[in-house]
Amino acid sequence: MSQFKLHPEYLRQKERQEALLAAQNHKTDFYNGIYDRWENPVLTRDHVPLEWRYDLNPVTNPYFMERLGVNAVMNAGAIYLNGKYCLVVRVEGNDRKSFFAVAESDSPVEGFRFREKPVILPSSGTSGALPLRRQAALPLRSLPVPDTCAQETNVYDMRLTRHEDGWIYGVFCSERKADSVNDLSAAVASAGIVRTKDLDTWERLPNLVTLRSPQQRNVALLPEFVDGQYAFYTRPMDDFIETGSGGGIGFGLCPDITHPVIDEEIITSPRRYHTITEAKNGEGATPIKTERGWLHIAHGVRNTAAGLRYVLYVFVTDLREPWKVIAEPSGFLLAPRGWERVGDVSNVVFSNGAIAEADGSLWIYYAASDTRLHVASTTVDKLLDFAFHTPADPLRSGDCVAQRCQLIDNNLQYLGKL
Ligand code: M1P
Repeated sequence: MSQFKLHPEYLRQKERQEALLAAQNHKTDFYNGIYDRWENPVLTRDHVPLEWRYDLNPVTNPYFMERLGVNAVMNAGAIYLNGKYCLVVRVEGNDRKSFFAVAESDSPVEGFRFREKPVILPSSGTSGALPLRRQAALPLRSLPVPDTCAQETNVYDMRLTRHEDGWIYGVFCSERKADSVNDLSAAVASAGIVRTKDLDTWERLPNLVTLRSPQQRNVALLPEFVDGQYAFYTRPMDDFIETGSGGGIGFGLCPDITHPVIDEEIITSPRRYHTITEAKNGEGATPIKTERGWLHIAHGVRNTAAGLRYVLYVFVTDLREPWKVIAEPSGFLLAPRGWERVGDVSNVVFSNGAIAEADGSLWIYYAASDTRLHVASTTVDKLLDFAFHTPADPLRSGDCVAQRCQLIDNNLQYLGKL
């Protein structure tokens, strides 16, 4: 029988972690009628199993030091699977590299526990390029795609899609170093694609190629075919940080996901001057199908003297023509508040996962300041009401005042004071 001793500090830390995992969550008193915010983050770095961070052997780790620290737990894809709320979380090590890990719970707001090990992500496309002799006869969008997975340095922000083809897809940012000798922060972002049935075993497909956009981030796959093709929301970018001529959230079709090439993207939700999307925007959670259209929870970014500010916003696209926006209420849905404003990248809220249940409940998982993961709760009905009955942004101060005066006048009339 094997004999092992545990460090007393391990026992203390384990007890603390179990208390954290058992903590009940409560709604805060925040009110706007649209959603509720919950008190405790659903995941933080303190939720990460001790075995992932510490060497538990007191002989090789007499001081019980953290050997492989975790800096942050954030941006999570989300799905309800086999009776569990599942999050595919972005975990960032102290070494700045991110990886994915699945955490699950019976409850949407508390008790999330990581599976035994992080996701083992295959590093190269299993479908690869087509044999050379077939190239000449193929149309443009079927040409072999460069397998950029092999140069991948960092991965993050997975969107999960339960697709009507029977697979669960994960689309994420696959980042590699740019060909620059002097600028060691210069990078190239592409959309990586994996698929799974159980969130345990993952098949890697080649990275998405968008023929007209050099870089991509915040790409999400629609759960249904459009004209028999896979439909992606994209975010065309000229550069790694700046989107440049990329005009906003794009939309493109791809006939074969094992050979993913999009030759044309059209802009669906554009960036606009002096709005919450003026610097950039990006698709957030995988769009949710509703009776009135595809419901999108996206992020918008504006510039401030203190740096970029990220907020969440909502828009709805047409069911049959999902590139057409049919409702986009003015302003943000959710912006960083209180301690959400502080973290590694302050003044940021970011969401790439939400779960809509059969009874209409909607759980929005959002990270605060690239540091920890929170949840907000609402219903699909409420968000549709918000989307269709909140006036659109009239884009100019004078028109905004007129819009507000109209609301006041309506209220005065309703109250019999006008
Ligand atoms: O730091 C804020 C966010 O920045 C990026 O989003 P975007 O591409 O829209 O700028 C992403 O790296 C995201 O992970 C991060 O939360």
